[in-house]
Amino acid sequence: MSSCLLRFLAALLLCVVGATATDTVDWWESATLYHIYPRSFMDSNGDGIGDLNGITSRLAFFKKIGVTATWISPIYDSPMADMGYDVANFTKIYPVFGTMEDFDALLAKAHELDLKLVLDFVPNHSSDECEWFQKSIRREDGYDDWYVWDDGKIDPETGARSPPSNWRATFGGSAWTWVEERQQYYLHQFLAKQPDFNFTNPAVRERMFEVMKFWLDRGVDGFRMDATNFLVEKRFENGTYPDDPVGTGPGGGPMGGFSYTKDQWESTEIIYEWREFLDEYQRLNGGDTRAMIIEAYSNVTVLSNYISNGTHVGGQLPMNFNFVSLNENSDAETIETQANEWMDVIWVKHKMANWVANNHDNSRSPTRMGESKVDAMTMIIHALPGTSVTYYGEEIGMPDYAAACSGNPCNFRDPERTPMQWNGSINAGFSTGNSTWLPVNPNYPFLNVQVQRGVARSSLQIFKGMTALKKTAAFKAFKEEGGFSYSALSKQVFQVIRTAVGQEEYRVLANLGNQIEYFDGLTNKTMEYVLLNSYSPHRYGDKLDLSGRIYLMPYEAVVLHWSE
Ligand SMILES: *[C@@H]1O[C@H](CO)[C@@H](O)[C@H](O)[C@H]1NC(C)=O
Ligand SMILES: *[C@@H]1O[C@H](CO)[C@@H](O)[C@H](O)[C@H]1NC(C)=O
Ligand SMILES: *[C@@H]1O[C@H](CO)[C@@H](O)[C@H](O)[C@H]1NC(C)=O
Ligand SMILES: *[C@@H]1O[C@H](CO)[C@@H](O)[C@H](O)[C@H]1NC(C)=O
Ligand SMILES: *[C@@H]1O[C@H](CO)[C@@H](O)[C@H](O)[C@H]1NC(C)=O
Ligand SMILES: *[C@@H]1O[C@H](CO)[C@@H](O)[C@H](O)[C@H]1NC(C)=O
Ligand SMILES: *[C@@H]1O[C@H](CO)[C@@H](O)[C@H](O)[C@H]1NC(C)=O
Ligand SMILES: *[C@@H]1O[C@H](CO)[C@@H](O)[C@H](O)[C@H]1NC(C)=O
Ligand SMILES: CC(=O)N[C@H]1CO[C@H](CO)[C@@H](O)[C@@H]1O
Ligand SMILES: [Ca+2]
Ligand SMILES: [Ca+2]
Repeated sequence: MSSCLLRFLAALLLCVVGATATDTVDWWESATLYHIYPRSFMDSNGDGIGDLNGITSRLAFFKKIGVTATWISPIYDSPMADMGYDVANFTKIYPVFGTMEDFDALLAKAHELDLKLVLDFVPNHSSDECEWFQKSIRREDGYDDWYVWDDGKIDPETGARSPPSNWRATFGGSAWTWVEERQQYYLHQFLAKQPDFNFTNPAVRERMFEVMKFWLDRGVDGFRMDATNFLVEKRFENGTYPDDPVGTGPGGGPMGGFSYTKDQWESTEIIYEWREFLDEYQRLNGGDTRAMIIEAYSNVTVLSNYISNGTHVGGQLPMNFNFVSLNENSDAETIETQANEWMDVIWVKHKMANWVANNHDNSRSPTRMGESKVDAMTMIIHALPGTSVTYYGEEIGMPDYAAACSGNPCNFRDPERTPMQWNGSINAGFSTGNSTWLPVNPNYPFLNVQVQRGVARSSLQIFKGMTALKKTAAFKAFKEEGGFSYSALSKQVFQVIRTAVGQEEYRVLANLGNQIEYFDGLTNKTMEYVLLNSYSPHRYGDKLDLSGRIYLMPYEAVVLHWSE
């Protein structure tokens, strides 16, 4: 009787403690964030291309697997020279994806299910087919200096004209392209079809606010800002541009190394401006935080400033791409090093973390690291404190499908963008059409959502198990003293501990190697197996005394639980 009462009181206390911890954690701080690549997620009308209605039809899936927020790669009208990262109209839906009504329906349904929806925002440049660029070419009223125009250099002897600087575009070639009609060069840091905006122009900044407001008014929960480290370039007061030092290019090559086009401080100031705008919007309109996710392949010093420089605040969530570089040779120690690189600076300063192992620009992790490590990575990404980011298909362990790279010229980013594998029917349930925009990976009859739903210890079940853990007291207490720790226990075994002090503890043990590993006396606790991958010989509910010797099979990845 009295022990019952004690238990009840303890549970009550647990509730109270749990509640305090939750109150201080905003939705973006510990989300399960799912990255949708709209072209490949779900096709609703049989044309072989994913679309908005397709996403809407699959929203229930997110609820089932514990996703709390989504971000969608660009859905704006675009000539698709860079798959939507070349926006022709920032407030119009690409017709192949659907209509504005479809978008509103998607957002309404997402909110009904309590899912946040974040839109990709591509502020660095527009498409050359954007009406603003066309007006700028013609120097129409107000649009004259919306883009970065320049006469270039004239050789005083020969009279020959050359670009203003030696800058290279990220996708190769000169970053400057001549326009006959205007008799000037324009800057583009990506494709020639992606002219850079002039972000020192207040009219451009103002228009970007209007674009943001347009989508905020429709109800979006935030933006994922693309390529923010390229916003502003170095320009001398006399209007000339400094050349990149020779020899700083990729591989020490003669080309420029983006010394003046990337990571300029003025880009950070623009992010502060956006944050002010978003906060003000929330203050006026209420509702939850409109979060800003930042995409920038920059070092942690730069990213830390994106969050805050002490007096000014910027984006809540600069993406942590450290795990995108993991490959077949990476082991637990590599993971610890990569995690530390983030935590030592960003966590220490801002108590913020997120973990990205996959996106649309990189080879998928099962291909990069090996398919036997899928579950270990799912556990690690969700067990580390903060927000986990999942690229569509990652939850079922979809690998690259290289045959997709058959186009002419072959698009090197395609293999990680093949259609989502929903079930074993035609086109993996992605489309009812005759063909799909990229071929479906032929492994789909075995590797798909439906199959994995029915199989205990499938990758999808591990994923679900981990997202469920994010709701526990131990996982919610990550910002508190002693809330988490992680380390490489050996070269191949990575451990993450999540703790609600004095209440409960979860311990992830993930063996990334193909050898049996053992450890003696990790802790005095006896713990229970609560999540097991298919490499584990143990059963759910088995007890493990960690004061003695414990073993991990090759690629075994488990979660253990202890509670007071
Ligand atoms: C974008 O599209 C909308 C809706 O079709 C239209 O009203 C607007 O003028 C367009 N804006 C630009 C810059 O083309
Ligand atoms: C950008 O716009 C500003 C303000 O309109 C102008 O002073 C500046 O010369 C422009 N920069 C370029 C590179 O055109
Ligand atoms: C412009 O200013 C930069 C930096 O002060 C200087 O290096 C460059 O020579 C100047 N160019 C001209 C054409 O005056
Ligand atoms: C990070 O990058 C910035 C901008 O390129 C550079 O100034 C800084 O020295 C770098 N910091 C570290 C620690 O590498
Ligand atoms: C942070 O950046 C803003 C904008 O550039 C600047 O005004 C402020 O002085 C900076 N704060 C610190 C502490 O450097
Ligand atoms: C697979 O998914 C498609 C699209 O939702 C559906 O039409 C089809 O019936 C599904 N197949 C099975 C076997 O459930
Ligand atoms: C699919 O192919 C059949 C037979 O070739 C054709 O009749 C039908 O119109 C095609 N459907 C689509 C959506 O292209
Ligand atoms: C386990 O308990 C013993 C005796 O109470 C203590 O000496 C030892 O340090 C503990 N070990 C760990 C890993 O906590
Ligand atoms: C790192 C990077 O380049 N990311 C995106 C930046 O913008 C370009 C062009 O819009 C996109 O293609 C990239 O995905
Ligand atoms: Ca479609
Ligand atoms: Ca720029």
